[in-house]
Amino acid sequence: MKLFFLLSGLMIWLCACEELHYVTVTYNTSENNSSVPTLSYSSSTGNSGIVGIVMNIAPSTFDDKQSHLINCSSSPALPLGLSLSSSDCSITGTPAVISGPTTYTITATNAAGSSSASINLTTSCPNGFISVDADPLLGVGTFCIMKYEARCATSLDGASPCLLSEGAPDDFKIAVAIPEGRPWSRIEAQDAVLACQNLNALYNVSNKFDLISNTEWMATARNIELENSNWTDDGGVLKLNRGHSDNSPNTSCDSTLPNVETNCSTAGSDFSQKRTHTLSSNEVIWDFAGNMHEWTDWIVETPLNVFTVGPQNCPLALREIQAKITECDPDLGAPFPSVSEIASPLDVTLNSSRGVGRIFGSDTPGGKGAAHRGGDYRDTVISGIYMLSLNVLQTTKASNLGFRCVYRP
Ligand SMILES: [Ca+2]
Ligand SMILES: [Ca+2]
Repeated sequence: MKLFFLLSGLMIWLCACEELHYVTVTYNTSENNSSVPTLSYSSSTGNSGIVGIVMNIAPSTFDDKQSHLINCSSSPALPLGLSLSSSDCSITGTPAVISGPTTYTITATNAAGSSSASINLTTSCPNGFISVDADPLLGVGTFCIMKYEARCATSLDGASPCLLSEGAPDDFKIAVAIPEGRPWSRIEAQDAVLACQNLNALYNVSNKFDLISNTEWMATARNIELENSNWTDDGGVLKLNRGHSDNSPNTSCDSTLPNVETNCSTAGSDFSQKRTHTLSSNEVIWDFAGNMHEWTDWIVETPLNVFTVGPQNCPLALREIQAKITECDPDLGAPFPSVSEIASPLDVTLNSSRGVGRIFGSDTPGGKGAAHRGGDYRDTVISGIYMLSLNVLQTTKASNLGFRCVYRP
């Protein structure tokens, strides 16, 4: 930690860990300095918080000069969920919103006058997660999604990869969102759920981390669909990229350089193979289409092998999404909440020639019991942000089938 003192205004720069925080303390010189409160904050108590998780920041210096505070206030207002103690200007609470780095001026007032201190606060998604805006049509609030397909590591910071980045989670296999290494593979659906839910204990929260739901998949896909920057004009036809899906190389890849199949043998050569999409939050998500198939929570436990929600009649076939939806369930109002909302783009004219992927039905009536989405490295035109396969058992383990977690603040 380095400290630099600037005499004018007593500006203290604190460099801790990965982020630079600063605290500026000013005193209201129009009042009697000997009796107005003194107040300052340092980053040592943590200026970065995670939405949905308790924050507690006490001032590093506080003295009410034996004249109890009349008021402690912030300008601008603190992020929703955080509040100021009227006795010592501590900042406490559970942030309910994601808020970028913002400097707040905290003013403490006692009978003699007031003094102010600045503090820079950030509330964000957990490390490696990025925010997806709420989708009222789908009934989804703002949530956080892994920026990358889940990797397996032995600690939350992802510093050490698992010796074997596949199979069921255990105490030494933690799901992390990092660009390095191959995605976690050969994991069955319920173990993917477990790998995501295991993050709750590591963050000391309850029921916030989970495998992505199909509805959250749809909210993310539609968010991508609505972002103009994700589309390219191909001879007058707008197309979405469908990720690493050309079977070249015949494996999943890591994610360390944009559009390059780092650690694989070839570089992405055309727009269709671009691996990133941009969300309305301006965050970039990797491999949402292509690279690895990804489990969703669309898993049926009882009775086995029969979907109780979703497509009820999707015989084995690879079809354009709209054709398949009509075939799966001619009654588009049923069963939940409507088939189009669980599978299809907002623009219902989109098809695989436009890069959104296709639906792969099941050789078992009602599906085999689980669903994965997005397509994989060898799916070619099948791959895309809306690609859906129903032809998997929840116990399926495959080298091309991974997962992605979400965090619901
Ligand atoms: Ca490729
Ligand atoms: Ca993927």
